[in-house]
Amino acid sequence: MASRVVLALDETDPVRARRIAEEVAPFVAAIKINYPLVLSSGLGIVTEISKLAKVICDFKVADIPNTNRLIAESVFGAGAQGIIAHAFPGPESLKAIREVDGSKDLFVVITMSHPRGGDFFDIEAFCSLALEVGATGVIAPATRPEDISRIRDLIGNLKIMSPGVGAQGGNSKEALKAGADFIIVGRGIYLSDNPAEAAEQYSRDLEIDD
Ligand code: OMP
Repeated sequence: MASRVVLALDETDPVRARRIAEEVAPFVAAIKINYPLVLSSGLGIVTEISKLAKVICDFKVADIPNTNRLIAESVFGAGAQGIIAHAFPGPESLKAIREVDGSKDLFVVITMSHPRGGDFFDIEAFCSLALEVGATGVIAPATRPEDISRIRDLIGNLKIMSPGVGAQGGNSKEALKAGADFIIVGRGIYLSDNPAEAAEQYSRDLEIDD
C-alpha cells in the first residue's frame, strides 16, 4: 500500500540529509524540502533528492505574480514535483505558479500548526481560493484536527497534507480520521536514531486503520 507519509527533510547538514533521503525514500510518498536545507546546500540538493523521491519544495511562496513565477520556474526546473505557497497574496499570485507548469503540484497553506498559528488565517476564504486556482491540495494542521475536518468540508476532494505530527504534538491517526490524505513528519523521522525505521513505522500505523 502506498505510503501516506511525507518526510520534512529540515536537516541542514547536506551529507546527513542525502543519507537520510536515500534510506527513507522507499517508505514515504514524497520528501518535502524547506529553506533550512536549500540555504545550507544550494538548490542542487532538490535535483539530487528528486532522483530518489518526489520532491515538494516548501518555500511558502508569498509574493507578487511575477516573483512567484520566477520562483516556480527555478523550483520546477530543479526537478521538484510540487511547491507550497501562501494564499494571502491572492488569486493572481497563485495562478502565476499554476501557469508555469500545470502538471506540477501546488499546495496552498490554509492555516498553520504552531500555537496561535491560525490567528491570522481565513480558512473559508483560503479554501475557496485553493479551489478557484485549481490547486492540487492544501496544508492543514495535524495539531488541530477540528480545522482539518472543517477544511475537508470546504475543499471537496483536493488533497490535504498535515504537518505537526510528533514534535509539535499532533497525532497522525487523528489527522487522517479528520480528513487528511498525507501527514508531514520532520523531526520525528530525521532526528530519530533510525530514520528509515521511523518512517516505516509512521507509514505502517496509518495502514492499520484503513
Ligand atoms: P516537524 O515539526 O519537525 O515534524 O516539521 C514540520 C514541517 O512541516 C516543517 O518543515 C514545517 O516548516 C512544516 N509546516 C509546519 O510545521 N506547520 C505548518 O503549518 C505548515 C508547514 C508546511 O507548510 O509544511
